[in-house]
Amino acid sequence: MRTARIVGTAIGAVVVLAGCGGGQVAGENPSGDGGNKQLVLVPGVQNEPFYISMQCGAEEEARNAGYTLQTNAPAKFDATLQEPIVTALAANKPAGLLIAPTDDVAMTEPIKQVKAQGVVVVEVDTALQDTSVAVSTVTSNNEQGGRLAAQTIAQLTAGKSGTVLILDTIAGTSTTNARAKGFEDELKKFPSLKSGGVEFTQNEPDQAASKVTAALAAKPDLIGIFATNLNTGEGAATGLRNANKIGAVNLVGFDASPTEVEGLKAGEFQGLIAQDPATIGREGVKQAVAQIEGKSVQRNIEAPLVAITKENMTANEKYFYKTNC
Ligand code: T6T
Repeated sequence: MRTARIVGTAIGAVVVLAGCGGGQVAGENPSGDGGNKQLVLVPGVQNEPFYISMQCGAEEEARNAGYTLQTNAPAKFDATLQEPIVTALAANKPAGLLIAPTDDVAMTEPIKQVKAQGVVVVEVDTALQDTSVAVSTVTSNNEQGGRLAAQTIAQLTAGKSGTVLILDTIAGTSTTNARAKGFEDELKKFPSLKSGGVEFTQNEPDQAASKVTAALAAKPDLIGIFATNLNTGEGAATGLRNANKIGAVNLVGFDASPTEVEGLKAGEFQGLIAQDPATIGREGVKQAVAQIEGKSVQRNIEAPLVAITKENMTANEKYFYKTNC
């Protein structure tokens, strides 16, 4: 896989990413159904700005390509709720499925079954461990994003020593697990900063808030928190607010939801690593359509990441997530 290129310093850095590795493969529509122009997007969860922004990009690209795109998302980020949505596709098979698997193992069988019925599968955002299922995977370089977050915390703490807590979501979420790993690896380069370990929040803001409350009590030298996604970041900010620790502990989050952006403005977050979900949606549709139409397909595509702080937020407004298209 081609390595991501980082432009600039940690704070304000944009990771410029393009198609990476895997090469181009000749597309082939396994269904052989040239007339089917239906695509389905199955995000990780409903009503969440990251996936809404992805849906906006996907819908725009589908319209341009002359396809329809229907979105069907589970009420929670939970494989037991996502599985029946995937299985139900058998009744009205789309030509292509764009999916963010909520578990990198548990979702393998249901997705494989849909694929076996001739549906083209593209992963958007999260991915399965089994790389043989999807024809293309479009995602941020999540490990690199974690590293960028560690560099951002190191820059914010400027040599002061202390412990940094990492809040991951759920074991089996490929993206956030990679962010936590990248963060821990990069943190080792900064001897003044000690890892306080990885805590899982189950993608629930309340659990993130409680983990922060507990860490504040157990680790008096807590100097920073890395929250690996939107819900976790929003919950961590609540935890700090409840303890009157806003600003005393540096909070770097992932994503750029309206609440996180407001939090950055208000000084609750010191940094956000924003993704480009609309590009992920657009590229996902392009790859699915290419495969359906027998054109060449890129196996792995990386979308941009950007480290946003209060200072550079105006220049990076285009990365803020949407709540409608
Ligand atoms: O951070 C995104 C996404 O990339 C991740 O896979 C799951 O959480 C989000 O949807 C944000 O809530």
